[in-house]
Parts: sequence; C-alpha cells; structure tokens
Amino acid sequence: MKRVKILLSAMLLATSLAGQAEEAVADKEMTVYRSPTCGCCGKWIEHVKQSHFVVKDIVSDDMQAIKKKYGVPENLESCHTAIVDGYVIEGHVPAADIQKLLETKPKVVGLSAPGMPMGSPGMEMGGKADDYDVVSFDSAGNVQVFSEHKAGQ
Ligand SMILES: [Cu+2]
Repeated sequence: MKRVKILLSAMLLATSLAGQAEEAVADKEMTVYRSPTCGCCGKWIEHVKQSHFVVKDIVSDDMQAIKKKYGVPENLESCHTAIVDGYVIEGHVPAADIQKLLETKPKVVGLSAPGMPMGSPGMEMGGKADDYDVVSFDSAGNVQVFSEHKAGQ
C-alpha cells in the first residue's frame, strides 16, 4: 500500500513539473481593456486564451481615454484594446498575428483590425465573413498591412 502511494505522488509531481515547463515557454501576459457591455470582446478574450495568452481583463467605462492613452489612431479604432509586451493590440486581431508580432518585433506601436470585421476571432457570424486586413501602426502615423485575411480561409 505504501509503495502505491509513493508511486502515485511521484507521478503527480512529474505531471505538475511538466505543466510548469510548458507554461514558462508558451504563456504570455496580456492586459485587455473592454467596455462592460462588449460581448464580442469576451469572445475574443476566449480566443487568445486558447492560444496560451494569460489575460488580465479590465472593464472600463471610458474606452476612448484608453485608446488615446495608448496612441490608437482614430480611424483604426475597434472595441477592445489590449497590451502585450509593450505592443498595443486593437480589436479582433487573430492570436496568430499577435504571435508573429512578438516574434518579429517590428518598430511599431501595435496592430489593429479596424472596425469589427465579420468572421474575425470573436466576430463569428454563422457563415458570414468579410475579407479584412490586420494593420500595424506607428507613432508617426504610418499604417501598413501586417496580414491579409480572406473570408473562408
Ligand atoms: Cu468587438
């Protein structure tokens, strides 16, 4: 009986160690600001969580002030605004684009999926989807296409 217990605790230890190692590699902290009434923001948060981002969810009644503070250009505004690794992520940007941003580290303020494109993560509308671009922006007003997303792909 004692032997079984020891074996069991060794197995538990091994699993928890493996879990920790995985977290250290994959998890990235992200702060998300959203208005209390935003449903699609919550869906987007679920999307990034599935891609191993650890989300600090902050509800704000003044999203305009947040966007101004972090330098989101008015024409690129969307619903939620997130901060990860010093980059600003505006709106329904796919997690894969955020990962690409964090790997390539371009000299930009951040990324945006302007507006609320149908079919983007958190904006699933049954079969309806738009083509949309994720753009990068910098503090000098330069906006560049970062990645193109075609409906149905
Ligand atoms: Cu939204």
